[in-house]
Amino acid sequence: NMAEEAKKLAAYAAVDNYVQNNQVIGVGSGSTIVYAVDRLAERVRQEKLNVVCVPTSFQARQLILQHGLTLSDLDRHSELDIAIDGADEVDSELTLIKGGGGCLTQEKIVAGCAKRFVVVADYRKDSKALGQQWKKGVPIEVIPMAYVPVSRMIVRRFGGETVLRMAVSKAGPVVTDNSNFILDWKFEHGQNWKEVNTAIKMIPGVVETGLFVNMAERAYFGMEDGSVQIRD
Ligand code: DER
Repeated sequence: NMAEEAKKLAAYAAVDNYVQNNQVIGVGSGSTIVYAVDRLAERVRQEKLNVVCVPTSFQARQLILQHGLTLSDLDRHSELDIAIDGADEVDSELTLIKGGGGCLTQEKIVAGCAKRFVVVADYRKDSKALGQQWKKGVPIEVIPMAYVPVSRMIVRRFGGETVLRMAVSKAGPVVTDNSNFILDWKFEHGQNWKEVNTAIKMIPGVVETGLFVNMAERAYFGMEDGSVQIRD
């Protein structure tokens, strides 16, 4: 369908523009990145590229292994040449909401270790201001024993409401790859996202937020009309 085709367009454009031989590549999580890994594996085979891949989740690790790509980690490569990942929403300043797939913590670590971080997304993620397109709020990874006080402090200080993310294929809450819970913070209005990200991060029990501020250098959007839009 149209959104899947758009994801593929963005993913192929990013891989074809950023991937070169002898790179250490951070591989994101979600559904759009699957197309990027497909294209990466195709290029590795066709061009005999020597690259290693660092995953951002169990899902990314499976993708790397299933495609016969070389798996690595931050112990071996603490600085990456590029990181490619999806996003739930991208605003006009390239501030991202990520974590719709629950992998935000390792994604932010890997993105932070990369010299260049590029986002691949379909047109639904293309936004002017966070919250315009994405209505599920900002994912926040929390230590399970603290999710109630953290919820209370976020709502008291920043308004809106928080929802503990419940699993679909498992009874009870979603448990992340890091054995934590996720709160989805449904904010009411635009914020100074740089300040809010820092303030939420400082709340005891918060592991990470899904606000990626000043991290991405570029976003590729696959559009409905088959074109690719670039935001720098
Ligand atoms: O959970 C995540 O951070 C994913 O990268 C998400 O933001 C994008 O997932 P999608 O490509 O399936 O929309």
